[in-house]
Amino acid sequence: MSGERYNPRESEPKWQKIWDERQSFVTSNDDPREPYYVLEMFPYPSGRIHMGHVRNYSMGDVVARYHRARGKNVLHPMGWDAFGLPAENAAIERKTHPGAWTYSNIAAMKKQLQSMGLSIDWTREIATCSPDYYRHQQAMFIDMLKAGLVTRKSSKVNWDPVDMTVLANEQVIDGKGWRSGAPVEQRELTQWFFRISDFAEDLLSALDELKDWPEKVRLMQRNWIGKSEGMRLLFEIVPSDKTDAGAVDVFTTRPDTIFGASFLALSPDHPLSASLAADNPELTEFIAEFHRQGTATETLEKAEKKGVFTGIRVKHPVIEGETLPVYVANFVLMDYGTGAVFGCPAHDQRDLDFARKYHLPVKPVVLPIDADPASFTIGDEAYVDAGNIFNSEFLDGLSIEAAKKKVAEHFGARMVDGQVQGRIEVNYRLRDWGISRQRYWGCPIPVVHCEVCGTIPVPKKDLPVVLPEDVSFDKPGNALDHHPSWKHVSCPQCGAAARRETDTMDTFVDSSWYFARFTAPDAETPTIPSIADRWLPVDQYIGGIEHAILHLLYSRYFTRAMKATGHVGLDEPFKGLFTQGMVTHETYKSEKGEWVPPTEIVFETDGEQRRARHAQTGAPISIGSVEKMSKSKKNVVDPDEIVGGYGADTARWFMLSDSPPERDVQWTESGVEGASRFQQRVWRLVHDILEIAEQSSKTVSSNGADALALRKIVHRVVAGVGHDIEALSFNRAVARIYELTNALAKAKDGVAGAALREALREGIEYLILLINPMMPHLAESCWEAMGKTTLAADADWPQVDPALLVDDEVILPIQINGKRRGEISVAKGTPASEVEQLVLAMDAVQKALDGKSPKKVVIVPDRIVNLVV
Ligand code: ANZ
Ligand code: ZN
Repeated sequence: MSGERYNPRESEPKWQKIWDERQSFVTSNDDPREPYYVLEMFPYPSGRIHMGHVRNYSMGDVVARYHRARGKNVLHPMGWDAFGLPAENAAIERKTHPGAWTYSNIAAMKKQLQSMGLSIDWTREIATCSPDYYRHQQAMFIDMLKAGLVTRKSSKVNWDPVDMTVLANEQVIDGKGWRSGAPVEQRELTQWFFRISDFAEDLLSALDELKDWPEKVRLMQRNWIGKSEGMRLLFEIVPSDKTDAGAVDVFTTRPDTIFGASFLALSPDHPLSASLAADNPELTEFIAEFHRQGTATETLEKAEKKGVFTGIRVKHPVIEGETLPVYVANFVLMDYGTGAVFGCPAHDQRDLDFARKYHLPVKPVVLPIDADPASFTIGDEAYVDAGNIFNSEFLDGLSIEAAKKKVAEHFGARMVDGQVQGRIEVNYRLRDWGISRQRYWGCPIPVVHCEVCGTIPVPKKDLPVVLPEDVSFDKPGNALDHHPSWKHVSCPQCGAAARRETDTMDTFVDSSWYFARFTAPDAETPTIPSIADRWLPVDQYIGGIEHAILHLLYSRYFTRAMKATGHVGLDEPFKGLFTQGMVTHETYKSEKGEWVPPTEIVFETDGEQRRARHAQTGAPISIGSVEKMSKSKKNVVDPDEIVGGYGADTARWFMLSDSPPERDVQWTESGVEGASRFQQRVWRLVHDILEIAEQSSKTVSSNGADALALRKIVHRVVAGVGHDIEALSFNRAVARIYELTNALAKAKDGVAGAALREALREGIEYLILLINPMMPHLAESCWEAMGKTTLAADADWPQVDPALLVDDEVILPIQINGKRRGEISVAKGTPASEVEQLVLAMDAVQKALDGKSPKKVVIVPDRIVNLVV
């Protein structure tokens, strides 16, 4: 056999160069074969790839290479989600331009990705920060503005009063600005919005059709859209000198609990709250205090439930003569429902907390099945489950659903303040998508504000609106706004002096259509609809669960908006979605409690016990829990080191082999070493078998049963691996390949006849093609060793012979003079005469016969062979 070890450090760059020279992975839009689009979520160019990327792109590459081998025209592109805050922070810290920082990161990461040997069509590479990309985004923004999909309205933002800047929710930490540490305030700002809430019902119901998405992601999207079927209900205000308003309009999903109502609560932003605060200092202060905290939903949800009595009361809508106090409360949001609620403390936890604090009545009206109405009371926990209505006059005894219907009928027939008192209404939690960011490093929103004409879109012929290069980050806030000249323009309509919009778009806009741009990355228009429609939807999208909600929802919306403006002809961008698990690693701590990176540690084992020491100082290190790789815990492994040491194929193989792709995978040194050993094993096996296959037949031709048995394994594995890859069960595919390798290794040691040699040759050829999607460099080297002049990357997926999948073999025991001497496997129903021939040709039988002929041969077909000597 060849004594040479496989050297990935030599072979990997060699094949990468050849693929590149031959443009092996460049995809043509004119290729008539069936299209297949596989996409991994494109990376943010932070500077270096991490193991999560390695896992993500390894999976995508297996899918891409597999479908190529199946004869499809595969689109597998890559790009950069290149706008965003980190570049501005880097610019501040390092005094570089955000663009320079971003592009040098892209160059570094591209090199890393190329060293992984991914089958990517790099001619389609896009960076969202390039004017060649964002000019089309600006054009679509204008189309969408004209189509009424975009709106401008006032909305609350987090305002850092020290840095004088708007903060994203993630930049508000415990109610304080992340840089300044100053308490964040709420401010009203006029901003741009995509009207995604108009699409709420469509985005919700279409989830049912996304059968190739994980159920968990669909559920997260459903919850985010948050459909509530409820009722709008008017409460008549008891006349007083405090207000002229006639009624308060509330939204409720539980009108069945109306007899349990004990108060009304208004949002601090409700117009009535503001008017009532005019002569109520306590209320004024409460509202001001509310505005001093951030807008992050999390902040609002965590806050203690508080409120102030307004001084007005409303009539209880179903209990004659009773009235309810009206509060302003911090847990009522203005942008949901009507910004006003009725509180039923017995059956809503927030209402109960509030009622206990302000000593309001708690009257249960839903009785749990089997509970005793005389003794049922509410303690610290609201009762929110099923039951029947009680304490509720005309609703008594009804189920919750029946009571809701009855209440709707009841209020539908009454009038308050000149309107129908109650109407069925559906609400969605999904809010319009605010895309304005007061940031430099983003796609400029292409409009101009003119005092005379108002807000005017930039004419398309003037696109792109390009970010200025000469920009300074010395002052906090939006560098675009601070730029001395950029925003001063003349109005495209009347020519008067006007002001450019200085807000840029949320980077989620950039990632909401890149998958469409990849289909025609050089087009003069955002897309070429006929081409986009041919490729889209993406057949298989792969990425992290952290994007399960926003990115995917925005992309689904944006695709609809692109359809409405004629840029694509479909609604759903991603047919198949797969969310991969994370890459984890053990954590290590020094005696001082500091995190220590794995590279600084040596291990020793004594018995079962594994111990760690610091490689340099010898100090003991404690081995901690297995956690997601993160810089903060220092438990990261650098892909460059793995690729530079073991090679890309080893890293890819390990990522795919160890656990189901949707679960976390633990990166271990022993695991990587195992993958590396397997690589050498395949290399040796291929050479051993080639050597055997080249020998001319020394022995008599074998009977073929061993060859048939091997071929059956080979074909079964080929079919299984294909099936597993299509199901994205990469670890199972790997397990089957191990099985095949073992079978080939075993078969090669017993080679006799030409048939088995031929089967072995077929076996390794197929083995190489099976490992090709996972270890493409090794596959090319083995392919070359087999004397092939083509590339494994261009080879077809092995053809399965269906006849070999039928499990039609029987194993017949062979008895000689009543003693079992061996067995033979033959096809079911092989006639006795044929079995006799096969058996008599066997080495073991020949030996036992010792040159003589058997006196008697008794064969029971499919059962047993008896020889009497
Ligand atoms: C009375 C009631 C009684 C309610 C009860 C619940 C339980 P979902 O299902 O999430 O839509 N609500 C309505 N508008 C609100 C707002 N702007 N801010 C905060 N809370 C609001 O929730 C709807 C329920 O949340 C509504 O039903 C309302 O309280 C409250 F036993 O009305 B309910
Ligand atoms: Zn004008």
